[in-house]
Amino acid sequence: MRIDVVTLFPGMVRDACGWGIPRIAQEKGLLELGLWNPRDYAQDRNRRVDDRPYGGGPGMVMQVQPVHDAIQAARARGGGPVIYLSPQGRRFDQSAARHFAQLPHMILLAGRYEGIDERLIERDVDEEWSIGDYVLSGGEPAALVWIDAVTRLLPGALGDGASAQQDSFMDGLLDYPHYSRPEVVDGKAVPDVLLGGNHADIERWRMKQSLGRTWKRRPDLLERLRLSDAQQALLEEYIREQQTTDSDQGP
Ligand code: 9D3
Repeated sequence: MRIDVVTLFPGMVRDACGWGIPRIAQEKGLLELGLWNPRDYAQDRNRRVDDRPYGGGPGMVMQVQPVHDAIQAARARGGGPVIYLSPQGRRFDQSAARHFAQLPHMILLAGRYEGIDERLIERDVDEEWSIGDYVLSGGEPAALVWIDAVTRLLPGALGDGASAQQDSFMDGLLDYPHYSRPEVVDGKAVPDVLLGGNHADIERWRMKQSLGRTWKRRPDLLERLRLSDAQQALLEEYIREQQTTDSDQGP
């Protein structure tokens, strides 16, 4: 997969992609990253890429010409849909990540200032996506979230297929609690079932924890799922067993 990013801060994207899965994916040749700075395409002597908004008001707007020329350069090397990351976009989620992980090319456009001239969006942008309902100071953190979520889905990126399989076992649910050595921390012991070595029991316990935590913390996620009869039974067991010693958040 090749991802081209049009950004005024290419160093921020390059540096952050030098860690973790995006780094490994690049080393394995699964991910090729291209960076395009509109400032390199500015034509005036001060290399300006922003200007004041018509109609007045605070902030600046990214100019059409330098961004357009940077996108054209990215198209010539990579291509694929031009995806503008903006608060006005459709909400990015795991199913979107799975969709974009199947494309061979895409161009991410990260905005700064108040945004980009609307006519550039109309002419050059294919899709507009947001990563959530909070205010960032620019599109680069969103591009990094996008690259991370998509790259880890590329076959071979995760090292072992087990983690990816685990993801599908848990699809749409919150994770279960994890424990490692030592067996007791601060008087708190690891749940007995995890020490017993009965793998069917462990799998059932983990599924029950995932279902229970999702029920308590993110009922909105649970509503979107069709639970199997076995899962339904586990969740009912969890609800019955709820105790005041429970340290989880929720009602
Ligand atoms: C304070 C500025 N806001 C006035 C109502 C508008 C605004 C402009 C530019 C808010 C945020 C930004 C920069 N954000 C992004 O580029 C961005 C973003 C985000 O802020 N939240 C969630 N997803 C994304 S994707 C790109």
